Amino acid sequence: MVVLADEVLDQIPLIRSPKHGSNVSDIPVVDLSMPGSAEALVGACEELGFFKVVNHGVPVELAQRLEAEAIKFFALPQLDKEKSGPPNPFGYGNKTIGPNGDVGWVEYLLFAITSAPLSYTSMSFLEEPSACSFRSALKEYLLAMRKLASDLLRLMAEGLKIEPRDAFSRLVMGEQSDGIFRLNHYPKCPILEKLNCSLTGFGEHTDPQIISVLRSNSSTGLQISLKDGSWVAVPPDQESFFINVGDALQVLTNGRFRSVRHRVLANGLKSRVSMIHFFGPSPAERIAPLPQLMGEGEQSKYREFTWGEYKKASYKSRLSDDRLGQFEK
Ligand code: GA4
Repeated sequence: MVVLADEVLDQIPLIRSPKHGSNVSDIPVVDLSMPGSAEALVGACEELGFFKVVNHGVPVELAQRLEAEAIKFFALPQLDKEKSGPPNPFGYGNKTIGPNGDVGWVEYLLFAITSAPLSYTSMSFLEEPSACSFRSALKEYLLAMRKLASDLLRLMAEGLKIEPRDAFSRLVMGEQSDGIFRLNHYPKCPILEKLNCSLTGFGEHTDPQIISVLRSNSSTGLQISLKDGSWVAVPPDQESFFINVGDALQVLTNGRFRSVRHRVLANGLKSRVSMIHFFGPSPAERIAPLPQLMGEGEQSKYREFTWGEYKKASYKSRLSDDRLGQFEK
C-alpha cells in the first residue's frame, strides 16, 4: 500500500488542521503495582472511558516480537497479503473498514479469538511453515492479554465495590466469549506534511465490546474525544497498554462508565503499528446494568439486548454511528 493516487484514497476524509485538538493531554495513568489502582481505574472509566496502564506485568518483548512479525507480514507484496483477505469480517483488509463503506489509511489483520482452548481464525499466510514464528508470537501475546484483561476487570469490580469480583471478568473469560484481535498498519504518508493536513487512518467510533486493550509503536495518531466533543492526542508509549471502555461496559454500568469515542490520524513521517484485543461476552449473554450497581429506584437507561443482537446491529452500522443510541430508552 504505497500508491497514494487511487480511487479509495479520494474517499478517505482529510482533517484540515494538523494541530487538530490539543496535543498535550492528561491521559490518566493507572499503576497496577500501587495501592489505590482500583479506585484510579474507576475514576478514569467514569471521566474519560480511557486510561493507560503501567507496571502491568506483561513483558515488553511479547509485544515487540509480535510487532516485528506484523511488520514482516505488512511488508509482503500486496498480492500475497490479499490471499488472506478480504475480511469477512476476519482476514486481511486494506483501506476498507467494515461492510458499509467506511475507509481509512490503514491495512490490517482481523482475527476472531476463541477462549477454550485458545484459538484464532486461520488465514492463508498462517498456513505457511514460515509463519511458525508469527503463530507462536501471536499465541503468547493473546494469552498475556487475557490475563491482563481479567486482572483489569476484577480491579474494576473492586473499585466499584461490587461482588462477585468476577462480575465483569467472567463475561470475557467464558468458553463462548467473543474476542477479536486486530493488527493495524498505518503507512506513513509524507505528502501530508506538505499539504498541512491529516488523513483519517481509522475514523471516529466507539468499540462495541466490554474493554479493548491497545498497544502501539512509538508513532503518534491516536486521539480520544472528551465529553465536550474536543479531541485530545494520546502520546504514544510502546511499553504501556491503553484501555478503552466499550459500549457493553457502558451499559453494564448503566452509563456510569463512558464508552470513549476515538480515532487515528495517519502520521506523515512514521508508520504506526497497533495491536488491539477487543474483549466481548458470549453471543447469548444478556447485556443489562448489573443489579449490584443500581441505586434505589434506579431504572436501566437501555432496553435489553443480547451481545449477539448488538453485534448484528453493529455490523449494519457505519463506523461513526452512535450504535448504543438505538438501544437507549
Ligand atoms: C470497531 C471496533 C473494532 O475494530 C471492530 C470493528 C468492526 C470491523 O472493523 O469489522 C466494525 C466496527 C468495529 C464497528 C461497526 C462495524 C464493525 C466495522 C464497522 C463498520 C473489529 C469491532 O468489533 O467493531
